[in-house]
Amino acid sequence: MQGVDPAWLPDEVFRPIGTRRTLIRGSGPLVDTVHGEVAGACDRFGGRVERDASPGPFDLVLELTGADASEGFTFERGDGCTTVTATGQSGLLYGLFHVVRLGEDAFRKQRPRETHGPALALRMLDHWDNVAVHPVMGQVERGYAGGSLFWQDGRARGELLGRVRAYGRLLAACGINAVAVNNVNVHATEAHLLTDRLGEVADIAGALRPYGVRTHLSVTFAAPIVLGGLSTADPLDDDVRGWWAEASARVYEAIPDFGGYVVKADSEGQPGPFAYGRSHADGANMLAAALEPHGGTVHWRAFVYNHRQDWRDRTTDRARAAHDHFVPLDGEFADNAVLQVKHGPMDFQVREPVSPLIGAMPRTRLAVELQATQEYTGQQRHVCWLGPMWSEVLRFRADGECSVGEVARGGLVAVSNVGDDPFWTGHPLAQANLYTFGRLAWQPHADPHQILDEWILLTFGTGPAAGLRAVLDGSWRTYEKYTAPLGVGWMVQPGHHYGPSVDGYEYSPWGTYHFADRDGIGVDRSAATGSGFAGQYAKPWAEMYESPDTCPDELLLFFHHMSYGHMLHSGKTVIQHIYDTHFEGVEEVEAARDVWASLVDLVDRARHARVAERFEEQLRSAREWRDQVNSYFLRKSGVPDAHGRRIY
Ligand code: GCV
Repeated sequence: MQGVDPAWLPDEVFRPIGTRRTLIRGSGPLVDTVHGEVAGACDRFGGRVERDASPGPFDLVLELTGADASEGFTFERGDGCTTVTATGQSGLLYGLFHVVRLGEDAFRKQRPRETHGPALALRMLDHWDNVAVHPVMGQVERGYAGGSLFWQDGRARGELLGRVRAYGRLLAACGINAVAVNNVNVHATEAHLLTDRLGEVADIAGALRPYGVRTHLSVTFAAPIVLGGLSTADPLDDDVRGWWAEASARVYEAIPDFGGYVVKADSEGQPGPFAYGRSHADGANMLAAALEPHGGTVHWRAFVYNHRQDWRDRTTDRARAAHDHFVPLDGEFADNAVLQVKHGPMDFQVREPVSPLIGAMPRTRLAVELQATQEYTGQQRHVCWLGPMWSEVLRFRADGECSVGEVARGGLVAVSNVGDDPFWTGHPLAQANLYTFGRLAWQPHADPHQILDEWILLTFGTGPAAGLRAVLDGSWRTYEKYTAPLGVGWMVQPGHHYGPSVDGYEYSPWGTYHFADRDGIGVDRSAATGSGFAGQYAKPWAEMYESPDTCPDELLLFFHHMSYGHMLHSGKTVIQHIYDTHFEGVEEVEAARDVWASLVDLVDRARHARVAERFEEQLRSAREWRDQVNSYFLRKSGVPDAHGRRIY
């Protein structure tokens, strides 16, 4: 689309297909999409595409051989022809994008038959988009890429749905197959999307459908009251259950392939079953029952904690909350209820351990929620490629045996980082997070660095590839270095969460403390002397986290309160680690900015300028972080920097 960055689908990546002869076999709307893609490429590059039984020879055959819902495909090359087969239409679409990713390689040498398919059936983005601009949170809660892609001027984007379709295309090209189109904090206007404004949701669903992306909706638990005029939302009340059943039937009349509901209940002020003395399984199962006849799923979020804590109360530990609330309910959730768990026990900090809940509910379908929008990781003003963090999470053996990627039977979800910004994600390099998420959801054990390379080559070509790798590869660790140290988190400005404020959340009701004093810092979450959180883990993690001797350095202050003089496994004291990493972090940003500047002739001008401008802000902010954090700890501890560098 004009004026919109093609992201990882610039015309050029279709050249290898567009210059050749392609045969497409099979019928159906997604096969038409495949045909449209190939025909468009041929128009641009002079090749030819035929449907069904045309005489050959062909360089590429894309063939639908069945009529099921499978998303897998086979790929092979022999006798001068590359062949993709699929038994389901979306499989054929994913097969096409596989050929696009391979480029000329798809047509070079013989390749024996390979089978490809997603490890996880649900690969979803949750948009925290409001229809109406919220007075505090704006249109997209925690959004850093302009307004909503779906909603504009208080309505679905009518004639601009072409942009939504283009979004669906990008998502399909990295394997994402579901989108929740509104914020989990469901405000008054957005509640109506479920009923009288359903037509707008159907329009969006229509724009995404050609690319195999199903639409989901966030709904308020109080809908029977606020929309239905009932006096209660009690999940065991017959009228309430009847109301949800009817509302859901109407949703499926309008959107036959509707995915289901996303629900944030009893969380940060949203209504939920606790008000009626009911459990979260009661709440989720009521919605699951309403969706079940239509094949839908409810995604019930596990982000339930006390956000009105008294900071003086040392007996409450927010990190424990999800496990405490949900583990007793294991086995009680309906088959089509998915418990959606944030990957860490707190809230998307730059470093957290994996949530112990993920390994502790074997009889429940879990989805794991990541955050692509960079709420706590630089808000798309800083380069912070999250692939390595997500990969660590997905490979973590949550129950001591199976990896998170295997345990997440309900799917992988990310909070979207996309808006109506011409570059989609505000910071053009933040597209790498979106792409990496999709590819990891398809194959959770994939090497994130290979995914990064793939994204770079598709988006930028080979010219600037080495520079881009240098800029992005270590950027998460760089960000970690100049922000909150050793897993303690939360040293951000309250409310908007950008920029440093070491004590910003120290005396707040949010359960987010670091407990720094003149002698040390960190939260004692051991079972022996602390909150007991470490004991929520399966073996061997419980033992490992319990003792500072075995706890990994990067999580030490998450699990333990340590003196500034404590020697880390790295051979540095805690205080010297803080000073060193903060100086290093800023130096690494300076180096990355210089690498980016050197790519000026290799990257298109608008994109280069946008990133260059953001680097100036990142550097300013990183210096602020360095100086505030280092000064704070020098003043608290009185321990000088071993290298005598400038601290204020
Ligand atoms: C949508 C954090 C964010 C909130 C978000 C919440 C959630 O607390 O700051 O903006 O609300 O997580 O995940 O529900």
